[in-house]
Amino acid sequence: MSYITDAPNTWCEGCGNFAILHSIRRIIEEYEKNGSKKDEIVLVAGIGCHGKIADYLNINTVYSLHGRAIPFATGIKIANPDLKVICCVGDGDSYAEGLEHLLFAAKRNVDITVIVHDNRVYGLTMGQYTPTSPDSYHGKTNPGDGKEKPFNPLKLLLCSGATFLARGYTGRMDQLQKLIWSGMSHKGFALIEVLQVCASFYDKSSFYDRHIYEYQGDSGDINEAFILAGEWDYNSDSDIPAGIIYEEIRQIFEERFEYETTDLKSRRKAVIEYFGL
Ligand SMILES: Cc1ncc(C[n+]2csc(CCOP(=O)(O)OP(=O)(O)O)c2C)c(N)n1
Ligand code: SF4
Ligand SMILES: [Mg+2]
Repeated sequence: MSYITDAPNTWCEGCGNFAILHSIRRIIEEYEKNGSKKDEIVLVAGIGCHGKIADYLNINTVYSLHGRAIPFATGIKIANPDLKVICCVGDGDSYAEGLEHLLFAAKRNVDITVIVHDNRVYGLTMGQYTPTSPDSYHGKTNPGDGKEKPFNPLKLLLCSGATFLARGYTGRMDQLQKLIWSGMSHKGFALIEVLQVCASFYDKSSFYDRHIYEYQGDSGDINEAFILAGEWDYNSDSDIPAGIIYEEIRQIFEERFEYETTDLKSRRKAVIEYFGL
């Protein structure tokens, strides 16, 4: 059984998306070796270079809309809580276009795993700046001097109530695989922010190789998490911690609906009433 489809791969040579694809592929292989079935996993992709992972992984995948992978994933998880739902989203996709969905999923503690392919540019549309591009970045939509500073997505997510936060790097695949697996094992909203090399528009590999260090510490302390998350502001040349930044156990969103898990009709009714639809 091949976990990679035979769809022609159109990612550029040296693209960090390959490391994310193969980290997830290895996890699914392990998952099946341990007696689980890959059909229990659904991957929801955003729109962008990252989204093509939906074509390349031979599992159940859904292409959503730009910035809307999170509501798709939330709906899938509520409709069938037995599924493991992974979202592969871009930085433009989730930190710009769909930011409100991301923050509300964290706030609600929806039991999904979000992998952000943060190449710090809009890759597919050829290099426009995103919320994590530094002010020195010149793309097609900001050709002059940079006037906007990036925001720090990890701090934003900590403020929003995320119960699992980690940072990985496509240049360190072994650690990345462990972080994604830890996120998938977490019960609640998990986000892995992956610093991903874009070989064509923003190749920061030599900077990341020099500055990223592996962090292993007390990930249950929110104050410590804010300090760690703030160590690098996405703009400066400081060192960058990679590892689990924060983890907390809190009731998940799905458990707030009082329904029989086998009764799809009453579950849908409860969700529709909750959202006032
Ligand atoms: C609603 C909507 N707005 C804009 C677009 C155009 N669009 C497609 S991909 C993309 C940028 C994707 O950037 P990112 O999410 O960072 O993904 P990457 O290509 O870098 O992996 C944009 C703006 C679209 N498809 N739909
Ligand atoms: S443009 Fe960048 S992100 Fe997109 S496939 Fe090429 S290297 Fe990868
Ligand atoms: Mg991007």
